[in-house]
Amino acid sequence: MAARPDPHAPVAAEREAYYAAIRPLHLSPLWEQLHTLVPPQPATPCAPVHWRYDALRPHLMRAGTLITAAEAVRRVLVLENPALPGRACATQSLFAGLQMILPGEVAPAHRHTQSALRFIVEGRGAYTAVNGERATMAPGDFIITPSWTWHDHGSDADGPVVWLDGLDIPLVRFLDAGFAENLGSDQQPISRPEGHNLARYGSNMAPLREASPHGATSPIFSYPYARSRDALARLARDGALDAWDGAKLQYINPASGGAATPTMAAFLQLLPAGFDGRPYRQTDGAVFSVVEGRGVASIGEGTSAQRFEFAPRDHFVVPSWQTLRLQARDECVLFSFSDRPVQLATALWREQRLQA
Ligand code: GTQ
Repeated sequence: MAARPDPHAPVAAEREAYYAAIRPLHLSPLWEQLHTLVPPQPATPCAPVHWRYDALRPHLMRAGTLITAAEAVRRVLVLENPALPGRACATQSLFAGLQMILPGEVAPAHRHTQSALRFIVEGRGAYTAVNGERATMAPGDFIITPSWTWHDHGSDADGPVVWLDGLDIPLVRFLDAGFAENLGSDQQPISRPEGHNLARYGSNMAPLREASPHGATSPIFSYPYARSRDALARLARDGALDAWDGAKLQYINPASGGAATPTMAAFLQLLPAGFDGRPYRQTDGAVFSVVEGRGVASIGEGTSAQRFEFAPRDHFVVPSWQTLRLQARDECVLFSFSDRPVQLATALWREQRLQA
């Protein structure tokens, strides 16, 4: 049987010829891509991903035998989203990586316009120095490196220390606004005793006659786990639980009340044992680090949802506008960070809290 001629074929052929004619002039027809440029709702290419610490840890330790921190500058395994290959990002806007430092090593001083946050995953006794002051690391501590501040990392620990690095590298790359430089010596001079920043800004008090030293970034650069954990424990004990989040607090910049950095917000939450959270979605995709407990993160809709059974020190990504439901087997504590301050500043942030 002869194929019937397609009545649209001549038009399609003529349009293709037209597209070919305008391409050398660096022109393209909007009408062929309008639906993807302006989608009815976020349609991220980013995928949900789960990195089990048990599977990853031996490789991180092996990196310690292959390269020194000094040679690597930063010995980091990038948590790379498999749906965004080769782009060194966890989500379209966020970099995440696990950095490891061995006793006696130094990761040399540099500074960059990218903001960084650290969340300590394993080990204690390494330190990061920021702006002339050291912060010694312990599991669960949240540490900030403000944009354009000198920072170096070192270790007086007796074993490996591992932390999650969160940086706005992809966002800054997208904006083409990245600058970086090396100090030229391994370690910056230390000019203040440890804990000085916390004494000045960490007790709901602030120095007089002085602007916050890092502009839009929090003047506190180390938020010890014991304090944050205790606040969550109290909220849970008092029954102040949210049906979606459990007990969730944001690390704030005390000078503004807003997020700890201008580009990244960070959160710590406690889910009581047996917590069966309601589903929600938010336009800011997030990277999670599991501190305590086992549970399940279900990401996506209905039967296509992915179920991540998480354990301490695991990491996972929740992409923008994908539904997340958190369930806790034991009492769980989860750290997370996202690009929410950027979305709030640009009036883009949205969330939907679903009933079931
Ligand atoms: O510690 O300065 O994971 O500059 C990536 C880039 C860590 C850091 C990273 C960095 C750093």
